[in-house]
Amino acid sequence: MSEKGHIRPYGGPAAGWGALKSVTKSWLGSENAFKNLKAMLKTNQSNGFDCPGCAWGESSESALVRFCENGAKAVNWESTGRSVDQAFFARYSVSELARQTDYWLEYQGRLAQPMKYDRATDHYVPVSWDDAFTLIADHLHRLESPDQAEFYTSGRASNEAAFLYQLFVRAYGTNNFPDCSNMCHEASGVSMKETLGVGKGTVVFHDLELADAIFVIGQNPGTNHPRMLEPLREAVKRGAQVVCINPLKERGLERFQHPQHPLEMLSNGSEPTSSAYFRPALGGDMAMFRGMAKFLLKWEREAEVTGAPAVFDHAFINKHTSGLQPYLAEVDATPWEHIEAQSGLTLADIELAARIYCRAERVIMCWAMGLTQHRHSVPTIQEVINLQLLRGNVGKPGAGLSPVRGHSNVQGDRTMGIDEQPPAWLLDAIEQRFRFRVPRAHGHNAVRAIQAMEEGRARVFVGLGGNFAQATPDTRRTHDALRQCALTVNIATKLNRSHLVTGHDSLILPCLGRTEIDMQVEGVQGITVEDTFSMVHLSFGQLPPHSAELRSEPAIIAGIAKATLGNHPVDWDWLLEDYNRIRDLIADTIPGFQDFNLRLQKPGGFYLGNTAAQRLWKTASGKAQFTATTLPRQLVNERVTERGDQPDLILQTMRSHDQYNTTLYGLDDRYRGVFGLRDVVFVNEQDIRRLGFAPGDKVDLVSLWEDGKERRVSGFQLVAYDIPEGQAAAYYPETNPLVPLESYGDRTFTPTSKFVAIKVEKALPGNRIATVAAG
Ligand SMILES: Nc1nc2c(c(=O)[nH]1)N[C@H]1C(S)=C(S)[C@@H](COP(=O)(O)OP(=O)(O)OC[C@H]3O[C@@H](n4cnc5c(=O)[nH]c(N)nc54)[C@H](O)[C@@H]3O)O[C@H]1N2
Ligand SMILES: Nc1nc2c(c(=O)[nH]1)N[C@H]1C(S)=C(S)[C@@H](COP(=O)(O)OP(=O)(O)OC[C@H]3O[C@@H](n4cnc5c(=O)[nH]c(N)nc54)[C@H](O)[C@@H]3O)O[C@H]1N2
Ligand SMILES: [Mo]
Repeated sequence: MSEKGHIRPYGGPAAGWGALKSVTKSWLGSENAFKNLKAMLKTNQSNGFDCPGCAWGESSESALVRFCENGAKAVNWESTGRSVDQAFFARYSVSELARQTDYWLEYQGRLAQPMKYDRATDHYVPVSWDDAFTLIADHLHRLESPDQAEFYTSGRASNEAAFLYQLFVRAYGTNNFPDCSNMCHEASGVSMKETLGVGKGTVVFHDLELADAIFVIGQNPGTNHPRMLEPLREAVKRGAQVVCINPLKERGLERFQHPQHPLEMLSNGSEPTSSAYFRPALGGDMAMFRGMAKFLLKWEREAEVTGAPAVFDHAFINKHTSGLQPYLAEVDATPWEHIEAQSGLTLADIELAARIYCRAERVIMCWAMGLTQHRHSVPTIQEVINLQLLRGNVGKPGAGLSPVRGHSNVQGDRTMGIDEQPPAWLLDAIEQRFRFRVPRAHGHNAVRAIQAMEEGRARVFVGLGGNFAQATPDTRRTHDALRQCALTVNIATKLNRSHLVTGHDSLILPCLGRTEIDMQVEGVQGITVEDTFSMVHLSFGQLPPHSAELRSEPAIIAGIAKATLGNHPVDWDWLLEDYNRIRDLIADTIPGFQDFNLRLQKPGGFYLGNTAAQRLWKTASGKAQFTATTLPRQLVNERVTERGDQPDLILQTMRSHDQYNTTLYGLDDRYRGVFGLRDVVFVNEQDIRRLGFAPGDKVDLVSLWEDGKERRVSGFQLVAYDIPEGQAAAYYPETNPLVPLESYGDRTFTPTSKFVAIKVEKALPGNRIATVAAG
């Protein structure tokens, strides 16, 4: 692969011509171009389907056709004509498939029929749906305790599927719900619930049109939320500030051309998307926000003396908040030198950020994985919240907090009860409605699930979508843990590595995708999703199913449930005939969903509401809570430094432009100038020389952790890049073998994917990992 690859800096703006060219290329490369075009035009339309890409929402008034390059790739990828069927599995053994790259695996097409692993021949062989369900039920019945099973969910599952799944799993008897959220926005939920009483963003799309300043923190929307670029550009046009906080100069944040404004494309012009760009140290954001707060406090005190207008919003603080004094004491106690050293920014930079912040009456803070995948992510996000509370920037139009979600329905899945630490009111509601004893003990998150499988305490793994084996940290250990299982089951659309890391028994259960027509007894069914702005809407597939043997996710869950529990606690078959019946149960149990079916009739769906946005605080104190946390003494985990190890660099693991999480659409990362390659590591040229290498050299990356186990990935090409010194960046999932399972966020258990202490070594030949091996 690397022979063909090359590095060439990208000259054009984000989106615009480059984006359209790339989409057209993927259309032409598809056997189903026409069909896909039709599907694409219906994406995010009121009677079309919800884009299976990201969770970004839309303004409900706009009549514009909404799609973006990467949404188009997601649609195209799902509606491929290629098939992974019985003939395919007869041709390749599981061991042979395991030697292929992740890219090759998914590229083979859509899974077409249920398959069961045959250990004797090392091949997957066809199995009937009924036999598959019976096998699962047998395994589940055989466990000594329901807590020996793990039920994973990826964030593409619909509300209906997620609700049925949690109902089945709780009726079976466990709260073991590891989910992709554990590796994603967990910290956003934890930090916001505690301080604001809600675990979700407080802004809606319209707020972006009113804000004076929008901070985009640790997020790369040009690649991961391309539809967000338009409101950002509009904001800059009307004179608002877009402030980016990101160690990398992400193309989409620097300049942006909208693919649907032809005039601008002809002139090849581009509007600047950001008006200020700050590049902190990895994990340095908390220090930066603490520094901003310290400037605000300084100016507030000066204003008290001079009689200038107050910097803080005292009316808001007095009426709505609690904990100001301890917080300000903490701000006072934080030394400027500590702030400067830890943030990686100069005090002049931090002062500028604070000035922009103070000049704006209405500020929105957006963030994604750059804030959530750290050890101290919760206090970091709480520092962002502190700052917003100081100026009353929560619960007023044009202001608020916006964790920008990843998977298209990851937020909805949590709302439906995919939660390993379910709140008591949810369990009470389920118990009352369905009349069974709901398990009360908290279940396993993703890290705990891996540990349980590793130690033999969990024996069955079921994955509702996703790619657990690759999305999780410490790849070798995780793979070994999955192999310990008596049974692994994957409900999926495409072949991926999780299907090849099998338990003793293993099933692949192929399901309909978001783009496909879902026909049940009572007719064509729609499903619902919730976007990042808490808007719930219907989605109808448009394309005929890839194969007649596919079943919908709700149908597969109902099949497993019926085989395991019979008609307890509901008549699963009857429910499945018409998804309105599932939605009626949701209406009965989940707050905010009263008259669910009725309210869905409104085009564009409905808003679930957000108490913090209304300045109602469902916190312990009944107020919005300031949090006083001391800045971490050091960012590198003591479990590394206490061994005397000093890292060469701190590595963040991120997405290229041509991937959707573990799904690789291609091997290019256009905006970062990488073509045909994925085993690259971006490093500052000074660091490359300091470490005794030259750009282009092949190196091994070895991570540091107290257990002394070797975690290594091999043969990565050093790319000299505009990145702050001391940092490195490389793609996930290839670098997941480096993330120690026990290196996770305090209170979140989110792997520290954006902060891995590494050594850089001369490449050892013949030591490449399977995920990057050439296909
Ligand atoms: N096309 C496409 N769309 C997607 C996805 C995809 O893979 N492909 N994935 C979806 C999912 S599940 C998610 S969660 C989102 C992810 O969306 P993002 O969070 O944008 O994804 P990442 O690639 O992880 O990018 C993290 C960004 O944070 C920056 N960063 C890293 N560490 C730090 C730090 O310590 N501080 C600061 N300030 N910045 C930092 C990185 O330089 C990078 O720009 O996107 C969703 N949408
Ligand atoms: N090092 C590192 N690790 C990370 C991250 C990181 O930034 N760095 N990011 C983390 C984040 S934010 C997330 S969200 C997780 C993602 O973790 P997952 O959600 O587990 O992974 P995906 O790659 O999104 O899953 C892709 C697979 O989902 C299946 N699929 C696609 N569509 C459907 C569908 O409609 N139904 C069903 N049943 N299956 C479908 C396909 O078979 C496909 O192979 O990874 C996490 N891991
Ligand atoms: Mo995510």
